[in-house]
Amino acid sequence: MKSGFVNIFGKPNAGKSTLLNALLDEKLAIVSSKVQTTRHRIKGFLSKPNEYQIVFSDTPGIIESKYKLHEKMMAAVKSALEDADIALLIADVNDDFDELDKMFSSLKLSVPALLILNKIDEAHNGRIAEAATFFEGKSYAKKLIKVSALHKHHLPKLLNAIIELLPEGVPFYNEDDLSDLPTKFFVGELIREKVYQLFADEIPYHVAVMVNEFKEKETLVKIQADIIVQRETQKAIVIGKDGSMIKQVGMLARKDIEAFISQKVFLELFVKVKPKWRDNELQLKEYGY
Ligand SMILES: Nc1nc2c(ncn2[C@@H]2O[C@H](COP(=O)(O)OP(=O)(O)O)[C@@H](O)[C@H]2O)c(=O)[nH]1
Ligand SMILES: [Mg+2]
Repeated sequence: MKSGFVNIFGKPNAGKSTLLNALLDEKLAIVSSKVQTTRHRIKGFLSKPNEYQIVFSDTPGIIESKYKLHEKMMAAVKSALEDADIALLIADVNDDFDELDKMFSSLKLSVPALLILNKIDEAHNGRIAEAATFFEGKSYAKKLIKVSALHKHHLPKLLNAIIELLPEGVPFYNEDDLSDLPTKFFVGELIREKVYQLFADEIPYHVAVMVNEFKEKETLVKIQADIIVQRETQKAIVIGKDGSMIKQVGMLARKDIEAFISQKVFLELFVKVKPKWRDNELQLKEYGY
């Protein structure tokens, strides 16, 4: 039996969350084309009884801290560095290789790592070979594996490479569990994802979601959540004309939540203004950061 922690690192937007979901075949981590969508460290378990348990961690992208929220996000990256058995260094094939090389070197990894070249579906002619030449022989990675997380290409190959490096050990978590986070957390994240997907510009970065109620009734689950913004003007945008935007958020989120918990959902959303929540230690705590 093998078991261990496999933690995913990379720049914002490299495809870390997409890769986690693809490896687990389940939508645990939310995804958007905007940077800094992931704010927490999210663990997902892949177990094969009597063979292995892999505890994957998605992490926020590596960034400079501008707010207290950012500091919490980088603390999540740091804690993931400390308990990793294996690191997955994920590189967008179209990113600047020198910059990635600096970032991966600066992690000062003391565990084996695989370099994952992602988005090969979007690589222009010759780019993949260029990447292979550039990264092969770098001391921080044992192997280079080319994948498309979005299209789930070459994931079995990646999985085999991970299992090969995985230490001997017994499972850390129940083999039937998918994650150590509560359902309520994923519900909040699915709502937050819709805000990232539906609103342009700055709005998503000012938003937190707080799930206040999760009640299993006879035929459905009743959920009440607040969408927290920093200013009245943002509240008006999130609600939209005659409530059109918040309705859309609710409808899309409800569909995803229903798929996630395999139950019918009644979802009630309110928008609340909490000035400067991103710099308020107590509020950050309340919202789960
Ligand atoms: N074309 C392509 N897009 C991808 C791939 N993996 C992720 N993406 C997209 O890249 C964006 C960022 O992905 P996400 O997983 O949120 O990146 P993260 O910030 O590293 O967690 C999203 O729009 C994804 O759909 C891939 O293999 N190919
Ligand atoms: Mg992410």
